[in-house]
Amino acid sequence: MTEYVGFASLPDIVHRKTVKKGFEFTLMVVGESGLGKSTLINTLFLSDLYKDRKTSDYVPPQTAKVEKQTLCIEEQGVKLRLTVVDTPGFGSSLTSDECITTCCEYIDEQFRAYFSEESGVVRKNIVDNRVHCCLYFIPPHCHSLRPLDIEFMLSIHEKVNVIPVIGKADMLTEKEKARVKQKINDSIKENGIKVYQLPDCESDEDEDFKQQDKELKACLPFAVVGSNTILEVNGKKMRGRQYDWGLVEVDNPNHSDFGKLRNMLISTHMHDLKEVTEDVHYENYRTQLISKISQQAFKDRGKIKRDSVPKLPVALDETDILLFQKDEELRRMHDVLAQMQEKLKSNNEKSNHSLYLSAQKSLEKENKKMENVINV
Ligand SMILES: Nc1nc2c(ncn2[C@@H]2O[C@H](COP(=O)(O)OP(=O)(O)O)[C@@H](O)[C@H]2O)c(=O)[nH]1
Ligand SMILES: [Mg+2]
Repeated sequence: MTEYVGFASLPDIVHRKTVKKGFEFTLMVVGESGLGKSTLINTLFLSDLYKDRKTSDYVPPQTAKVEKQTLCIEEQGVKLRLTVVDTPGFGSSLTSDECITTCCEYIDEQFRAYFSEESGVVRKNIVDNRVHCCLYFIPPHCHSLRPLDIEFMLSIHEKVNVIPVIGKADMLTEKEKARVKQKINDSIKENGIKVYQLPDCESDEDEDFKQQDKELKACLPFAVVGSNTILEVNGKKMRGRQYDWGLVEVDNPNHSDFGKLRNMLISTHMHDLKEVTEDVHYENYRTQLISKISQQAFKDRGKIKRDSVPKLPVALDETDILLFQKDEELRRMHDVLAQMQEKLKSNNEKSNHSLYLSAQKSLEKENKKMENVINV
């Protein structure tokens, strides 16, 4: 007889299944117009995005609406479906209020679509388009966060993982960069903005990793430089910005935090960003939606006459309507059960008892079916 039950191979099986299924990640960029958002997106994924439009000096046109690009990358057999959401910045055609509304609606819409799929009968192969991370662009010349930066971040910080970045950081000297970073961090604290918190390092991690993590935390907010120009220096191709006085290399850690940001997003913290989205932001949305539906159903309950067609809540979509109907169905079954329990108390007949059991069974079945839809 073997001494092992066999579950030691579970991690391998889970790993294989996850790799086979692939990963999904969505990144959004927001902030004032002209701060280099579209350029940074291009810089992050230069060879793949905007394929047909690309030239080495490509300058993205001003972003007029929410633009979504998806690309599938495969690296050593691991698949990643990456979606990048570029948004129109405020200050150009949109006011900051319009821009806030556009971004919030986009994020909520993805949550709603996911909720709808998750509540459906077929839950296999759900496409996850929820926004896992939002880069909020701050101008390099600000002395602290401006009121509209604060307002913007406060409007989205409970919906998405916000990572503030200083755009066009090549405009700052080293000293200025350090000062601006300090001012931004102070302002984030003072205004109670909940930006994405890098998780603490596990105590059993190796020293190199711990050191990297420390450096990453110390350099927040990232001061980034973007470029679509590929330059050749000493036979080496690189992305950079060529000025009369010299060259700014996008990937050089002494010139910009771009490399750190990319590494964090695409590699080290992608999983955590997804987990926080699922456990905190989506859970918030889900709880609020369910409570909204329950309240609406509760309000309408008083108005609904027995056996009349229930009046559906206004301004709610198909999912809400379905949930509302399910809620009504569940409530009716509770009523039936309560009546039967009453009857059973006074009359302990066998036939009634079996009827009661069958009603109880169907109620349990229904409850199970809806346990991740209705949380009452
Ligand atoms: N100096 C500097 N200019 C940049 C940088 N990134 C983009 N730009 C330039 O700034 C202008 C606006 O860039 P764009 O990406 O369209 O900004 P968006 O409106 O935020 O999407 C373009 O002319 C870019 O070439 C940067 O890191 N440094
Ligand atoms: Mg743009």
